[in-house]
Amino acid sequence: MSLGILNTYSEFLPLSEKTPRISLGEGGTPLVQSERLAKSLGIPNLFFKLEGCNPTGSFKDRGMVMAVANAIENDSRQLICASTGNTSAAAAAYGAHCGIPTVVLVPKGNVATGKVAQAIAYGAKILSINGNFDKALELAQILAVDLKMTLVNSINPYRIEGQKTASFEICERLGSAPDYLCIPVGNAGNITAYWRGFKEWKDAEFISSTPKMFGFQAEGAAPIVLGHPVKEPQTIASAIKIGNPASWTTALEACAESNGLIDSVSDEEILSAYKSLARMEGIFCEPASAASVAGMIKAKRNNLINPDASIVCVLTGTGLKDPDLASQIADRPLQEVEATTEALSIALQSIN
Ligand code: AN7
Repeated sequence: MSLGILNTYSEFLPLSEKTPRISLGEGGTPLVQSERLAKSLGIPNLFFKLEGCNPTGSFKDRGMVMAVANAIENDSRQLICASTGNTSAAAAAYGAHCGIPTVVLVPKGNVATGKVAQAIAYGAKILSINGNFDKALELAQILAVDLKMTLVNSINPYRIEGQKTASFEICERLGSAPDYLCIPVGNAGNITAYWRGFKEWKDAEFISSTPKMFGFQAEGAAPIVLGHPVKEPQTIASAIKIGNPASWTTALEACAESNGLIDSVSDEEILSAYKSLARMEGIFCEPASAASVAGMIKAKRNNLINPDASIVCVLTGTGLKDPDLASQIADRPLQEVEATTEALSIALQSIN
């Protein structure tokens, strides 16, 4: 049974007597050792942190449970966020769980089907704006102040606090910190959170070293790599289609302090990693998540990763969020067959 992160890591979180210990069962996600991809790349100690196994299918639940618990403690009446999809699903779910109305601003036409379905199902008020995520976040910040709503984007410091618990879990499972932590970067809240988590776990003397933080943006949405905001970000990985990350500075700090790297990967590399994860490992993640693996492969190719090292790639969200993409790029689409053994036998002659 999962107690949720507020109960499991209470000593490391900003909780008071008054903070409600709410949970939808977030956290405690699997760390799966790679089999075939590890062999093909020649890096035996490769692991995937399956954040898609959280209650709404992404890592956002860890931050959201903390942010919503704090909002309740402070008698908040309403939640608001801008989102490329996963934040809105998590906000809507925890809002519904606690009976707090939730407003989400999303960039029109740029949110994966499953994420919109979640926000609808949980009963959020969804406002689809004619603008990108960066514009939506700008507006959400203004509305939050004007209408006295709690902003639950990762600018909200409680979000980062909750998300850092994934680092604790990785260290507990491995018995030490990994040598490298590879993670997709969008608004840069999560890389900030993981780095804080590793540092706190080391300060508590549970680990003696911290990993190099390797963050990866999509090539068409790589402001941190380029060193300037991107006005019209483009990438197939809609979750990280972000041109002006809110946690830019702390992402750079994580990179510098850990002797890490922030690089970009092309959509082609992202899709290739997305397919390899599904077909070689049986792990179906969303394209933004595959950026961590695409980046790790690129870093390995550039000799930036020692083959004996332990490497954790964070797979931030489940592939079921974006079912359309899986169908669009299928090498082996659905085949219709007559309902006879003869027809089936013929169809199965070409099973491989
Ligand atoms: C699957 O939901 O920004 O660098 O509004 O959904 O912490 O932003 C999502 C981001 C990676 C990037 N992987 O994390 C949102 C949103 C997935 C994501 C990221 C997101 P950050």
